[in-house]
Amino acid sequence: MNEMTPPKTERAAALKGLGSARKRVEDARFTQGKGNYVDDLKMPGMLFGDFVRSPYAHARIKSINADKAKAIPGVVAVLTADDLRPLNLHWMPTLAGDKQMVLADGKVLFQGQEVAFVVAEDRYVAADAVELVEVDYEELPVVVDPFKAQASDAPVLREDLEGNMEGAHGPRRHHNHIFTWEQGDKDATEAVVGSADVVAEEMVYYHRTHPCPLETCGCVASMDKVNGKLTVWGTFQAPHAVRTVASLISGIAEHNIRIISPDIGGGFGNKVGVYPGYICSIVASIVTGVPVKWVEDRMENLMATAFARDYWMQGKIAATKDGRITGLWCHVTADHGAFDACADPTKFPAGFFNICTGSYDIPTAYLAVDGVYTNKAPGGVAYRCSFRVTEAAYFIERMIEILALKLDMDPAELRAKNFIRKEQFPYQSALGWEYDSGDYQTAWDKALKAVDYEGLRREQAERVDAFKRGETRKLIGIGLTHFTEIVGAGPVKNCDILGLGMFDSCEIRIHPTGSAIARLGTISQGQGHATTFAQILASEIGIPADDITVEEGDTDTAPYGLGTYGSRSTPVAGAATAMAGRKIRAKAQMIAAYLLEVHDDDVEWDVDRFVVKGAPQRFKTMKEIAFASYNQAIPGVEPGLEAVSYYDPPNMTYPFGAYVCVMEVDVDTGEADIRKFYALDDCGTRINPMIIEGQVHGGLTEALAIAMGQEIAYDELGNVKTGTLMDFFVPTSWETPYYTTDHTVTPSPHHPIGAKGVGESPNVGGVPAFSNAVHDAFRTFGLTHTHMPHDHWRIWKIAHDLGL
Ligand code: PCD
Repeated sequence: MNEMTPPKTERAAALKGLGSARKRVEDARFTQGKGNYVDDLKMPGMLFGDFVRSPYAHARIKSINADKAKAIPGVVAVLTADDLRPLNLHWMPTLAGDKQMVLADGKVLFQGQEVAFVVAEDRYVAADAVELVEVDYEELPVVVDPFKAQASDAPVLREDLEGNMEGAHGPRRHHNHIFTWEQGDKDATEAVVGSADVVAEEMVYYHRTHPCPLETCGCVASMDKVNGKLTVWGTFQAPHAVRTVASLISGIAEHNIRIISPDIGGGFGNKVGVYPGYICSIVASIVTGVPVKWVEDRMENLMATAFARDYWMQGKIAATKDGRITGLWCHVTADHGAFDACADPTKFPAGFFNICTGSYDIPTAYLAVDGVYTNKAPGGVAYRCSFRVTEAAYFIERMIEILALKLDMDPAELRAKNFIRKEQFPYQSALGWEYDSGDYQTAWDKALKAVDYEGLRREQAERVDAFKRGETRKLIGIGLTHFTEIVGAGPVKNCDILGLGMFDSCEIRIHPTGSAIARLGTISQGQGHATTFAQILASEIGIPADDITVEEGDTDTAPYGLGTYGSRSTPVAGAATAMAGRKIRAKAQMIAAYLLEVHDDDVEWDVDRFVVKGAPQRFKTMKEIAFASYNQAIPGVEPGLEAVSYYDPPNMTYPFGAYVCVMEVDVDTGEADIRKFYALDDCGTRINPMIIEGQVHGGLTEALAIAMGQEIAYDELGNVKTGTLMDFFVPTSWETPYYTTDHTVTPSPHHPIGAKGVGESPNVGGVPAFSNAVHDAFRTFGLTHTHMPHDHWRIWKIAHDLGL
């Protein structure tokens, strides 16, 4: 260093690297209305598509007459399954190895199903024409209950599969049965449960809900007949996967397909799957030779695109008298709707539900999941959770509370007694996972202390006394949760979707003047990747984050990757970014050594430069090295400074957290007032604490929604009762409580910078915390368990049924 060199800390701060609460660079555009979403795209001659959808949940289609629709000026075409059949595109593969009708082929299986696709010169003309398409339906008996679906006399839903007793995930034992997935040791678990001191048993239902992103799903497909190239701009969470699948099913060579995800207004898992709208737009563009846009409306989004949850979880948890858990048994009935379109890695038909032993050292466990067809929309996406982890966390955190009741033990103490201990990591769980790292007790102690847990329990007991004396009508509920997430799919050897291995990637180019562009295989939907990935790089290569552009979502330019969902971007693409940065640094080291006329080993890295060991006044900054890399002939070294890394993670990462929700429940109105919500998250090394806090706030608010009111409900006839935002609860700032966030840091031992994912954690931990608080309020009045969502009416009903 020389006298001009600022101190290390100052230089590091200027980079705005790891740990900096750097402001989100993307917000300059978003807050000024300068975002660029699919529906903003306008192209000359562009046509618009709109669907005729089924009003029935189960019906045979006797005929479709589009004559009146076609007669409207401006209507260009009306596509039905018969038009797609010659192209073999009337059905499409789903992510779960099943197939799904693109347009109704002989029958419809859920309300809102796509029946015909109208293409017109104007969006409103298309909508008018939809009204005029005459479809003659013959109603069939409807099944919305997954248990009734398995009765011997239940109607056959999937006639295309009749007689086919072998599914994508093994044998089917009934015409509406999809698969059985088993994990763990059945005999041993049943023996433990059969002879335990105490067994708590319950049916825990996690209701059907929907990610409901602010922007609905849509695309613009444009087939350029001159050069044979198909470009599709769409709301895709996994653009490269879409390209490969589109190539495989259309026969168009992959280099002739370009998929672009522009700005995305929230994904939450809703934009992982493949929807009929994409296929129809592509076909329509190929047929007409002009671009075709399809953007669904809110009702279509809620009724027909990927739902989440709908898991019936029967559990038995066994323990000794003093509260040591000895075994966990679980059977899930999974309602997958009309087609199995769940977005899960191939080997995991119920996602990572086998993380359901949670944060606890449970020696013996067994899990079986049965997937079932019903007359509901397909989907089964990880709505802010890694492939069914939220269901698993809800299940175990409810079972723990129920066991505590049965043992008459404090639920905080029961948890602490059974935590996997710090020294047990890496920990092998009974259902097959290797947890990478954790320190649950430290987090738990910190959380209980922060909320004054004992004080809260005293206050709660006083309140119960006052209630009994008739002095108040409000009870206090304390909702505890300690959750463990599993995020970052891969590794490739375990995880693929439709055969595509789940690695991820980053490619970096340093420009001669020392700024850079990094491209990744992931795609931000609001998470702030342009901000945070630049921070990882800044720390790795010593170039200020402000001088690094991050670009995602264009398959013609970005390296191949499997996209953003399951909080996998940080664990996988984030790791690729660090690794690519290290390759840059390795080359920079050679260049620096040459310029400084010393051996490679005689220079060392110092924040933003290489210095000669023992001679700190002799150095080359990254800026100087970048310039030299392009403009100076260096013997044995290629010009340029760029690197690419494809990263196959050795394991997943296991973030965790300790949440406490304090709620006041009014027994007369059923209103629940959230007085306090404390969320401690441990996501290992923290890249950007401000973004993490934002992620936690968002995830908690979605958890609040799900636990307290959000639901896709069906009536007996399969009508969606909550298909608009009048009925489907999306919290506004009015319903959203104040959150207190906190953290501990237990780095992932296998991730290059020690980071774990965080985006999903607050939803995974939040739902049980809210729900446990409701249950806890009625704990001393004999409530064991009740189903979510805990809307005012249902809470009032609990109190009413308990005679309060
Ligand atoms: N981070 C940091 N640090 C750490 C971690 C993380 O800083 N340690 C940050 C990062 O960078 C980013 C974020 O945070 O930015 C997140 O991350 P993650 O966790 O990794 O994740 P991702 O992958 O990126 O993303 C995903 C997620 C999910 S899954 C979801 S649902 C959601 C979340 O994300 N979504 C969303 N969040 C969000 N946000 C927003 N705004 N939007 C959206 O849409 Mo799924 O599966 O899909 O269901």
